Amino acid sequence: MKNRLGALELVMNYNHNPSIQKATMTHPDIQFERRGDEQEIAVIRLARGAKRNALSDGLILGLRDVFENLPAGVRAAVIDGEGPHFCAGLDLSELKERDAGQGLYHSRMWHAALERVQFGPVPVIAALHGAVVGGGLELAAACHVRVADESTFYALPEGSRGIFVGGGGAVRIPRLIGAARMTDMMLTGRVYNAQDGERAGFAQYLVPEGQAFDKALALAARVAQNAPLTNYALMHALPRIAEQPADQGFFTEAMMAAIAQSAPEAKSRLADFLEGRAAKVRKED
Ligand code: 1HE
Repeated sequence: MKNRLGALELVMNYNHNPSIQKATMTHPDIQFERRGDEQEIAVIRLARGAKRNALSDGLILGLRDVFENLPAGVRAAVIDGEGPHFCAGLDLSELKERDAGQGLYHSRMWHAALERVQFGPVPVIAALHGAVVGGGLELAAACHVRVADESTFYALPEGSRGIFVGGGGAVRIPRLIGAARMTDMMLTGRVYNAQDGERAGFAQYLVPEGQAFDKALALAARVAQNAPLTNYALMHALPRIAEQPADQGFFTEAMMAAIAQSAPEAKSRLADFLEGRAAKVRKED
């Protein structure tokens, strides 16, 4: 991987704006940029707009590689899609005759890749627009925050294609919207628009058309300012605690809280507040 990152540096070209670096990393259909005053935000863009960012096997493996090898200094990530849609899901042109074993490995490959998104080193904000369907919804569900614009729609066409979700959707999507809504979507082909989707729980933010990326970037900049251990606890401890029986969850929470508060960064941030240097909590306008 070191070699790959070395190659990345070689192909990196700098924009006129010095705060934006562009690079092609690991896969031709993935664009990688660094943004932010300290280049602390990674922007990962699905760049296969002509095919509606359909996720081929190569693209899924490319995503896994990108999230496995985020450069040092990255503290938050944004993922979005080129063209009129975020992502049309599995590349159906690759859906060949697979025997049961091959199908199992294929699904596990998606699981491994999307686990790198969910349980990677930094929080990931998805900027959604247009179609967020099938595997595209599974990818969005693996992210930590979803920002949708008014053009967004959500569907699980697997039901009508005669297949089942295989990219972790059966686990992650019910946690966003509930098993009953997911069952309805797959049985009836129901499509949620942006407003109904936000109410159902697909996205935490709904913004006017064309503004999802800017909002996601602003949120990523805010997330990047948190103590890394707090972000780590939210990404790695919270979902596990949510799966634990209450008694074990309380205990895990106590251990995570003790670790987080003992970090030097927590101590200096608390001192900043107590000595009047840190911002107060304020109502949003
Ligand atoms: C594709 C794919 C794809 C588009 N695989 N090639 N996903 C689906 O069942 C969704 C299928 N796609 C659609 O319903 C529509 O394409 C969209 C609503 C997403 C977009 O519509 P539109 O009118 O903007 O684009 P289009 O004209 O349909 O597609 C443009 C091109 O992208 C066209 O190829 P072209 O060579 O004829 O230009 C399409 O064939 C191609 N394209 N979507 C391959 N999905 C881990 S398991 C996950 C299981 C699933 O994800 S199943 C759900 C699959």
